[in-house]
Amino acid sequence: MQYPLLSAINGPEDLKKLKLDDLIKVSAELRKFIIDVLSKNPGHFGASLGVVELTVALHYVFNTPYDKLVWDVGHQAYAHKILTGRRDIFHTNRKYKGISGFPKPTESEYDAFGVGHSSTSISAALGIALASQHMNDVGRQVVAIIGDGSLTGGLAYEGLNNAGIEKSNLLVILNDNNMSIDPNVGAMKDYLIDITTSKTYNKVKTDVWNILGPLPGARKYAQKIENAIKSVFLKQSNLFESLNFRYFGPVDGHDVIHLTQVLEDLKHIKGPKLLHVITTKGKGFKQAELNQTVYHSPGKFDKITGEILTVHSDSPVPPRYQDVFGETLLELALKNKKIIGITPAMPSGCSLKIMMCAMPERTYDVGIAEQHAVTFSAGLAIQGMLPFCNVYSSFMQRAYDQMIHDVALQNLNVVFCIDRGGIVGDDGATHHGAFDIAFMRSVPNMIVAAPMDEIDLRNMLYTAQLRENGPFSIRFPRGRGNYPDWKKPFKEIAIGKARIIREGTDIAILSIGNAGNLVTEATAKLDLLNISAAHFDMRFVKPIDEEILHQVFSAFNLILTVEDGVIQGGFGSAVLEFMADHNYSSKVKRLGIPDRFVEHGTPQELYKECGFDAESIVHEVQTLVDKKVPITSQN
Ligand SMILES: Cc1ncc(C[n+]2csc(CCOP(=O)(O)OP(=O)(O)O)c2C)c(N)n1
Repeated sequence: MQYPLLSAINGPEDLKKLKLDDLIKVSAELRKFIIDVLSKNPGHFGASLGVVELTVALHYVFNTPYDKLVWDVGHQAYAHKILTGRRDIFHTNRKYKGISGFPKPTESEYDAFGVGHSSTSISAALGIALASQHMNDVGRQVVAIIGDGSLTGGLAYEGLNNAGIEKSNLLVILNDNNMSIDPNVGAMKDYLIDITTSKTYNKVKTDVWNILGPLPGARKYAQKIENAIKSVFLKQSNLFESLNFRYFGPVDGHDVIHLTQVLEDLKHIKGPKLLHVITTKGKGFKQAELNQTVYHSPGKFDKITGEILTVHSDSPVPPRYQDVFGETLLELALKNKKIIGITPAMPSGCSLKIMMCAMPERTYDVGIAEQHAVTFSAGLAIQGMLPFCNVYSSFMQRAYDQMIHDVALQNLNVVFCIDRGGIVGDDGATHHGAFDIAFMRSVPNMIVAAPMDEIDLRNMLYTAQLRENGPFSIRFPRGRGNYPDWKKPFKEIAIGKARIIREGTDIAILSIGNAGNLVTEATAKLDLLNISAAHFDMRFVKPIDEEILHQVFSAFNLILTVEDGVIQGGFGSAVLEFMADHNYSSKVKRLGIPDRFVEHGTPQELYKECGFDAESIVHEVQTLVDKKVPITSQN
């Protein structure tokens, strides 16, 4: 049998039946299982491999689901999923209608809190711990497991600051692998390395444990002496101790037996405490250990050689939008000395890395700190620099006030490059860039642009840096564009001007951004049905092209709007507002992401589910046109 121990574990109660020594074998099987499944069904790889032993130890020691494990981000929770009754369906991870790639309370009672965005675990765990106290449920243990990357997010400090004055038995486990997706950044990273390697601190601590630990009943005293030493020497110098946390560690996060002992001890220590665990991202899979950024989420790979399996094509492949951003920004920055590139922890993900390698002095990875990224950009802009701040659409939700209060209100020249706008696919509900059009368009001074293809993206980036007259946002999708030869000479784009993709007579279809490509597919099919559809790529949601809209509303009774974003308050709503404001009375139907959270799947599956894939657009147009001319169409 491939997984003799693991296949008998259908929940933590089965794990707990094993002897302590067997935990080493279970960890090895779990790791192999993750490698086997992930090589065929891609997902977040390195992070989960790194916490295999920690996960086994946590479920062995704590009484889950009564005790609560709150995973930060949750991309590292695959071992947790497998041990908590989801082994047999783990191959459906991130697939349409399959299990989610992140913890989700509606999926399992073992998932204590829904996650996907980083740095929430300490706040959520504190809330859970204090709720238990309010309900006199005093026996419950609550554990937040947070990575060093996620500890760069401000929310984590808000949680620590609050937890430090509350009398909860919160345990924070800092899973320190010195990596975010890219190498971790910032002064905190140096601080963690410093405490990990601090000779005085570790020597004193190890000596105390070594001398007293083995003596019967001496653990208690070792703890006391250690604490006394800490309070004298370390209170001032250990950040966590200064925040009233008891700091333990660093410990080897791959020594599962020792981890269970430490966790067992910590169960009995009252008050907020932090256990610093050192792990290796990608542990146990050589290539993942060697190339941690690539194997964060490598796609399909050969489980023996580790080679990443890419689909080969004989014809030239269109570029990824993120690379168009990255390469174009470098080109622009070489000419425009004011340009600065900023990313909150996604240099590889958004391809700012291209500029970062060429111009390290003009690019900043600020950590998982979207709020800071935006206000930092505002500071640069007020002094005359031109920041291009690239934030994924769903993470931009974090920085809404900074965008309004620090940038737009002061009408500063910040270019927001909003990557992953629209449906992103297998990361699901936490990661779809569903809301940005709706939330950006209500902000005064903000230009809201969305290119339909990569050539337009390139030209919009070019145009944004020519303008320097307030904030400019450009949203573009995940994935690849249409044109292998996208690197054309720059062309300025007229702000607030749409373009006509095709003329037509029966219906006008207005689209924004990448949704226009679905419309192009649809109009080709409509031609075969003898339905003449005009198609306008609006390019800008704000300012919206009123001239074109006057023409459209004057010429067409039927109008369809299509967007890869929420229909509530989005682009279609802007068109409806225009219609109401100018007393037009055409029939307008809006397609886009409906008023509910959309789960994971391929973009194509999700467009269909949301009703704006090409087929659905065709169907919608047919229905509308039939209604317009019921007699002729029925005859
Ligand atoms: C608010 C937010 N910004 C960015 C991300 C993208 N992201 C996912 S995992 C990750 C790195 C997390 O690093 P760490 O917590 O150290 O975990 P590791 O992957 O190293 O185990 C990032 C930046 C996110 N999930 N949430």
